Amino acid sequence: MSMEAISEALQKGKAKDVKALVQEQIDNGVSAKEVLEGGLMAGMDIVGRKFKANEVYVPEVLIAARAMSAGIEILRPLLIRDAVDPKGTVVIGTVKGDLHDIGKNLVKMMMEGKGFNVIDLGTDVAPEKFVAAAQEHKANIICCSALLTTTMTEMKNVVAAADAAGIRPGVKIMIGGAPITEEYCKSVGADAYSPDAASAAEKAVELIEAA
Ligand code: B1M
Repeated sequence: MSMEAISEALQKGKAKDVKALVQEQIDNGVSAKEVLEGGLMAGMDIVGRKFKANEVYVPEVLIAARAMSAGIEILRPLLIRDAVDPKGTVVIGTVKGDLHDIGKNLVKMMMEGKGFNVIDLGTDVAPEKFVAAAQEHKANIICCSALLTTTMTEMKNVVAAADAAGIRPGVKIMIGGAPITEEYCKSVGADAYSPDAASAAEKAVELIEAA
C-alpha cells in the first residue's frame, strides 16, 4: 500500500509528497533498494507506459522525473553508505543528443557506493568530451548511458574516439540504458554492458580487479 502511494505520488509529479512518503518508509525500516524498486521505479515504469500510449505527454513526464529525483535524493546517503577504499575513477555521462539522466544518476550513486571517484559530465555529452575527461582525470572507466534508439549509436563514436586517442585498453568502456543489450555492446566494441545500476557498479569492480 505505501509503495503504491509513492508510485501514485510520483505519477502525479508531487515531489513533496514523494519525499515525505519515501522518508516515512525509510523511518519504518524499509530498505532503500525496496523503496527505489517497489515505489519509485515502479511508478516511473507506469509513466513510461502511459507516455508510450500517448496517455501522458512530455510535461507530465518531466514533472514525474523531478519527483523521482527528489525521492532518489532521500535514498542517496543510504545507497552510497557502503563506500570503502577508493577503487578508481569513473567518467560518466549520457550520450550526445540524449537528455535522460535518472538512470545515469543511479549508476553514479551505485558506483560511489562501491568506492569509485565519479566524474559526472551530465547529459548530451559528445564523444570527445568523454575522452578528454578520461584523460584529464586519469579515469579507469568511461560509462555511457543512452535511453533513445536514436542516440545509442553515439556509443560507437565514443569507442572510436577512445581508440583514436589511444587510451584503450587502459580505459574500459561500459555502456547501458533501456535500449542497450549485450549484443549491441559487442557490436560497438565496448568492454561491458550492464542492465541496471547495481550490476554496473559490480561490473566496474570486476573490471578494475581484472586489470
Ligand atoms: Co523520454 N523517452 N523522451 N523523457 N522517457 C523514453 C526513454 C521512452 C522509452 C518513452 C516511451 O516511448 N515509452 C522513449 C524512447 C523511445 C526509443 O527511443 N525507443 C522516449 C522518448 C521518445 C523521448 C522524447 C523523444 C519525447 C519527445 O520529445 N517527443 C524526448 C527526448 C529528449 C532527449 O533526450 N533528447 C524525451 C524526453 C523525456 C523527458 C525529458 C520528459 C524525461 C527525462 C527526464 C530526465 O531524465 N531528467 C523522459 C523520461 C522520464 C522517460 C521515461 C518515461 C523514463 C526514463 C527513466 O528515467 N526511467 C522513458 C520510458 C521508460 O524508460 N520506461 C522515456 C527510470 C530509470 C531509473 O531507468 O534510465 O532505464 P533507466 O536506467 C536504468 C537502466 O537502463 C540502467 O540502470 C537504470 C536502472 O538501475 N542504466 C544503465 C541506465 N544507464 C546506464 C548506464 C550504464 C549501465 C546501466 O553504464 C554502464
